[in-house]
Amino acid sequence: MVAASPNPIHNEKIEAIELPIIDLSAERSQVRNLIVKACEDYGFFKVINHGVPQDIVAKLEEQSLSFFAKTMAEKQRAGPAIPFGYGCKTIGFTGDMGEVEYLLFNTNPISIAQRSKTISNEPTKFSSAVSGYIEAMKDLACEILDLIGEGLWVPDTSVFSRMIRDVENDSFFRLNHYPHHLNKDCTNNINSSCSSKVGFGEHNDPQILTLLRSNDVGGLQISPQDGLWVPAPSDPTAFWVNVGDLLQAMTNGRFVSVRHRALNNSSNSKSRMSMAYFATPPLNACINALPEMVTPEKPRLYKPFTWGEYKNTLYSLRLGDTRLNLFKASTNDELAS
Ligand SMILES: O=C(O)CCC(=O)C(=O)O
Repeated sequence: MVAASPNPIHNEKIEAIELPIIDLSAERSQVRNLIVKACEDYGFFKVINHGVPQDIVAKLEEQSLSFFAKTMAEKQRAGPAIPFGYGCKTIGFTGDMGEVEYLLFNTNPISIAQRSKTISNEPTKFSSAVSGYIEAMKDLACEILDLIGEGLWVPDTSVFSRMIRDVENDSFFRLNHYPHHLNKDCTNNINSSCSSKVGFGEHNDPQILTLLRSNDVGGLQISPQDGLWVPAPSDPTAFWVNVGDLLQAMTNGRFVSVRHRALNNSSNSKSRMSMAYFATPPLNACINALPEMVTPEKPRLYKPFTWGEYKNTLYSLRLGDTRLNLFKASTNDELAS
């Protein structure tokens, strides 16, 4: 831990805490225990020696950079993001804004191929880079989820990964770009005198798990407690793993869905680019605390819900809202279960 410094945005405290780094090539029983501990302590950790080939990442980085380098008029051919496609500064449908532009995809290769025609002059090259990366992320997410199943000692260790492997999974993928100044053509310029502006505002990811990789420009921060922000330094060779709301619900609050945000450091001469894979179950998947996670001392925290219901709720709320609170169980639910 090192000295705290005031945050230029809201006078919040920023503290450099050493966040968990997990070497996936280490001994399996050790890896699974470390992952479970990191999910309990922070809902956030970095994985190294993950086995994802560097050329898969490099291909996507090259394709993404060439898209974001286009003129605003060209990029807008791939928009608006409703929710998929190109978005600039507007995040979601309820008024959230940030100093970011992005491409949001669902992870179906046919839909990616279709959308790539509006994104790239070489759509086949673009879509194969995106689909190749997503395939690698899905494998990595399922491996981590299996390790979590083992580390929790639940009888069905594939209970989490099976939802992601399901052909009906609703996973999605976002390429984020945080340029030091976004093109003025982009809607609703956000005025700020600070050198750090909010790129992607604070939020919890709603899904099961997120795998996030960035170039060598920092900006990601997590908030392990109210008012405290911890920078997650960039490491282009690694992936940050975020616990999402659904995993918090399925573990009955044993794991924490991590609050995080990305700052756009406008004094930086290089733009940040990040790639986020959101591992998500099918719409009709029932999200319920695993029986092993519920005890008389730790009664059920949330009512059962489907991912479809949760997704509808999240589309009607602001980015920073804590949606899981709306699904809290009452004493009556507990007696009925
Ligand atoms: O760019 C980042 O580091 C964070 C992005 C993020 O939180 C998101 O895409 O949900």
